Amino acid sequence: MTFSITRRHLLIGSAAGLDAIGLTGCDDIVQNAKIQNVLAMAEKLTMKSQRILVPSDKLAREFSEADISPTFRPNGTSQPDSEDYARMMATGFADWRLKIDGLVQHPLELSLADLRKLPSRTQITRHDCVEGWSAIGKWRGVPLGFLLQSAGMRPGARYAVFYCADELEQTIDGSGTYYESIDLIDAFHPQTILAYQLNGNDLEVAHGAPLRLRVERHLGYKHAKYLTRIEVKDSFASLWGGKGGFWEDRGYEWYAGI
Ligand SMILES: Nc1nc2c(c(=O)[nH]1)N[C@H]1C(S)=C(S)[C@@H](COP(=O)(O)O)O[C@H]1N2
Ligand SMILES: [Mo]
Repeated sequence: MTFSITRRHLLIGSAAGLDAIGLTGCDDIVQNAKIQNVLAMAEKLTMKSQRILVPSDKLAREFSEADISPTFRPNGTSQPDSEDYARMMATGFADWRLKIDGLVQHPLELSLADLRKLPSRTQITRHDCVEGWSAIGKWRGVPLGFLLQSAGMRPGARYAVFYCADELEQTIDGSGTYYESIDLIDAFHPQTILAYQLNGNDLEVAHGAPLRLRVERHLGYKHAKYLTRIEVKDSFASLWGGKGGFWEDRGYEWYAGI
């Protein structure tokens, strides 16, 4: 009960906030952000959550400008090797689009320019990789919750699945496609953003250009780079190895909470 009320206030609050800041250039998206959808989804979250409710909105620690690491090491793929990606890189990702589909009422297709016009959040956080290194960086991007709220959840929505443009070497079932998934509680967490900037600059290719996930309460491998599509699903069991992510299919935990 407590959770339900908190969640509703949070989501309604953010929808009202959109009007208040008088957004232009994304009216179609804003008009889709119907409070009814948000309430329906809040119910869903309340019913379906497997979590202990209280800590679900807890923020990851944020740091100051002075704490930013002088270098932020790239890891995993440093440049997807497909021809498609090379072509998009050559044109500054002008042709790149992010698709948001699946169990949504209004599928979205957004360019980088579209995303840059939307509300953004900037956060200085520490990235922790299981390989034993950390780095503090300043990320800027669009809150994922804003986009999902605009798309509107359909009944059964439980997970956001992130599709990436790269393949890593370790193949399973003949595929090395990178992908990830999080539940809707993490998807609507205020620090979960789709980042297009690191330390004030456009995201470099090594860090996931043009857009990567930041899901700050989780380990590094959850932060999918090179995003192409987000699919809202009721289950991820049918995808690749069935464990919800590239590294999860190779034995890592799906819930990689720090
Ligand atoms: N698409 C994609 N996303 C990815 C990876 C990858 O290889 N491909 N590596 C993951 C791992 S293990 C880490 S630690 C971080 C590294 O992010 P960085 O390259 O910006 O440091 O990205 C994560 N997201
Ligand atoms: Mo990592």
